[in-house]
Amino acid sequence: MKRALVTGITGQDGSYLTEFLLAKGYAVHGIIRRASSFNTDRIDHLYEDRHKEHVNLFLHYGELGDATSLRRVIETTEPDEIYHLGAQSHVRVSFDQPLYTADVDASGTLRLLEAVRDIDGRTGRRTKVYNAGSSEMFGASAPPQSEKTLFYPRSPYAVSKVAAHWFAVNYREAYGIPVSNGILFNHESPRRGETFVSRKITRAVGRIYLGLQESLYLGNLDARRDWGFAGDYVEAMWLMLQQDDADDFVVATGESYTVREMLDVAFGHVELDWRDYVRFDPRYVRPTEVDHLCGDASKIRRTLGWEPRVGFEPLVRMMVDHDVELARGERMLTDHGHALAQRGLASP
Ligand code: NAP
Ligand code: G4F
Repeated sequence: MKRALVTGITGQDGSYLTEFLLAKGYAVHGIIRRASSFNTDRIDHLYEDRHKEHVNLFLHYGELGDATSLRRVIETTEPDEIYHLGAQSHVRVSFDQPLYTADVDASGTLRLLEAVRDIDGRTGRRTKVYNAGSSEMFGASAPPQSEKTLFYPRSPYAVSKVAAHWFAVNYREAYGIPVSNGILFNHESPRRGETFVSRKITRAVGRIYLGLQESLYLGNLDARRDWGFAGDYVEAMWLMLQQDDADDFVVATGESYTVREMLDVAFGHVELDWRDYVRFDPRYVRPTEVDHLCGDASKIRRTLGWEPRVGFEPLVRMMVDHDVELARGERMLTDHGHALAQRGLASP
């Protein structure tokens, strides 16, 4: 049985990747952060009581800022493959917390690679590593962007990801660590964090449709992104680590749409006109924006046979359907609360 270690297992991609690896028969170890409230919602459906027999998912406390915890988890779990997904992944937030973002996203990757370098050097193991790079690294470079396109990062997040990318390349060349960089364009799902624009929009559509919200505040509607489905993209990560030789790959659909076009599809799916609800809030505008990302994924299509399965419109409709159901649940609770309050039964 192969063993995988996943940093960022509680995130959107971590949850889809864990499902994918468990279905392939892997034992999956994940690093989670200690938090004062539960942060494992996205993987709770996969987690079983570890006292039972045949448990294949194991969680370990750790933190990308804490090199000791990373080393300890790698030493005790002896993974064949490490999927390094953990990051402060929000571009807008990286302008507010640039040092923290650089520490987690750039130095955190270096801490992980250092641990692999030492442990593999001592034990003779050859641990394969996937590093979660981003199309944000291309920033101001014109589309279509491929593995050959110049990096021109436009945020502390993107600069940190560029540093992580080059740390990975350097550790591959200097120490022979088989680390592959995925350069993934935006990928979304019903599990997407609620402050990223796609999910912010589809959550709002559900709540507006069910009468729970009146308006939606957004920033720049003209930015174009190449949006795919996260479930498709985790397969690309796995394919990269099944090769004998590590390499770098762009993962994208090759089509791009504006935020405005996403609003058309999302609100249109429930027959609403977004212009009646969307308002501008300058707080969501970034000091430096990335105007247009559209990937050329011909290398991974040709060499690893990877193809995206879910297109833009079905993706947005899938997310709206999910979020309408979520809002229906909220609506029921609200109505039930009102009914109890009217009967004087609600708790203070
Ligand atoms: P996400 O939903 O924001 O998940 C990030 C994960 O990293 C969470 O599990 C989070 O833990 C963990 N994390 C954050 N800070 C950490 C720290 N200091 N120590 C340990 N773990 C930490 O991100 P995602 O969308 O799944 O993306 C996965 C990776 O791909 C990230 O590296 C992201 O930058 C990159 N990426 C994403 C996209 C995309 O469109 N989704 C595109 C290109 C690249 P908590 O749950 O405790 O917060
Ligand atoms: O959904 P976003 O926050 O994603 P962004 O910045 O493209 O970053 C995501 O994709 C990257 C891959 O290219 C990942 F590396 C990164 O970790 C993350 O997953 O914003 C998309 C666009 C931006 O142009 C933004 O300015 O939407 C625009 N936007 C307009 N109004 C907004 C909003 N973005 C957010 N988050 N919130 C708004 O209200």
